[in-house]
Amino acid sequence: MLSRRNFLNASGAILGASMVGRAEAATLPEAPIQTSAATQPPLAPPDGRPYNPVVTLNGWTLPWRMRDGWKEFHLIAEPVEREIAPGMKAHLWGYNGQSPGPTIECVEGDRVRIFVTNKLPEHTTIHWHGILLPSGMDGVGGLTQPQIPPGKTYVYEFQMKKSGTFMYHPHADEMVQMAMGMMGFFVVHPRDPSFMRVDRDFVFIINAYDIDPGAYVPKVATMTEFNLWTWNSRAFPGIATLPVRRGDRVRIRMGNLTMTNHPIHLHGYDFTVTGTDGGWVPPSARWPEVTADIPVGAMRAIEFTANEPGDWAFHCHKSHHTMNAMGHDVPTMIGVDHRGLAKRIVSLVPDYMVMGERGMADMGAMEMPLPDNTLPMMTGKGPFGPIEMGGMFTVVKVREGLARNDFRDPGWYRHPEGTVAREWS
Ligand SMILES: [Cu+2]
Repeated sequence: MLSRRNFLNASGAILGASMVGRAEAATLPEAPIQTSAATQPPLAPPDGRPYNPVVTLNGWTLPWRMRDGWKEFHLIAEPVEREIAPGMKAHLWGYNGQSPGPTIECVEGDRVRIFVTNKLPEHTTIHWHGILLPSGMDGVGGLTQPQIPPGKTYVYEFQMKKSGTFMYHPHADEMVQMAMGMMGFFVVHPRDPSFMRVDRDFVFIINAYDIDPGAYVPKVATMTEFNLWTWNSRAFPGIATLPVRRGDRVRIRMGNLTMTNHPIHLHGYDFTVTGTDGGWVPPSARWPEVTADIPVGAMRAIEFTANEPGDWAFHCHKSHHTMNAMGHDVPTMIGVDHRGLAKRIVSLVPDYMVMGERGMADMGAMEMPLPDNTLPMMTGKGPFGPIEMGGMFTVVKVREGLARNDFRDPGWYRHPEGTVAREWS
């Protein structure tokens, strides 16, 4: 991780004492940046009240400094480059080097001070979705504060009244700034670490983009016809897997900042919804599910005990959301015998391909010519062949004996003898 202040100090050391002095005198806390899209290890709290940190899929947690009893964070709103999956990068707007921005973690009762520096070409604000705070800290440009002009730093201060799972995003030119990827998670841990305790606590934001094949910048006026369905601005096979130790109590917190609902389905388990962005769900009000529908502008936290080892698919149940760009404009050809026609077309277009008349599974294996910076419509290879997925798909990998803090992908599951579906003979 790079730190702008450390960088300044480093160059200051070369340039002389005056530079160091100026950096030391700065009242702003350092603003670390992250350039990698890899899942970073959970950030164990170095000070303040103890808690069990979350793991942000393909993301990271923002470090802070303690100052006079305040937890101080520094967010920088800025253009960023994000790898959506290997083979495709997007030019987005985000915070501290990435989209989504870093997860902010603190504890119920904490007083937080968040500095927001605007390095975008237009004004912005930050709204703290779901957090109970003074009206003037709510971040609605024009309504509760002036917009933050480019080049300026504003400061937000509030005390965390309750624990829970919240989000942050601009409330300024919102259609554009959210379509460009400006959003992040805000987790407030309970003051009592034994309350709602889990062993593994994952978070990600459900987001979506409309990026033409070959292009880098999202189309910001798109209302519903998005073509890249992402978790934390990553599409399968770019979404990290969720490694879990057998027997762990697992929580997955998912916030939906797209323009449609997402029924998120987990294989192999039933689970309960234990929290929304409104708070924790009392045990008497929970019921079992295998799919949690996440409404627009909402968060759902699901929990289960991982007692069944295996590779368990975890995905949005809208099948078009487990597909990448290119998959949304193709005609249905099932049952159409267009071989005769194809022969005539090939005389005009030599590399014309007949496809789709038996379904589209062939495309999972086919190496189609694609424009640069474009993901295949369905892709990914598993131990038994092509997985034929894209978009909002990953795998929960439950294994015996993983170390407590080990979040590395453990590879494919080795099925016990005689437990895999097989050809009848
Ligand atoms: Cu979906």
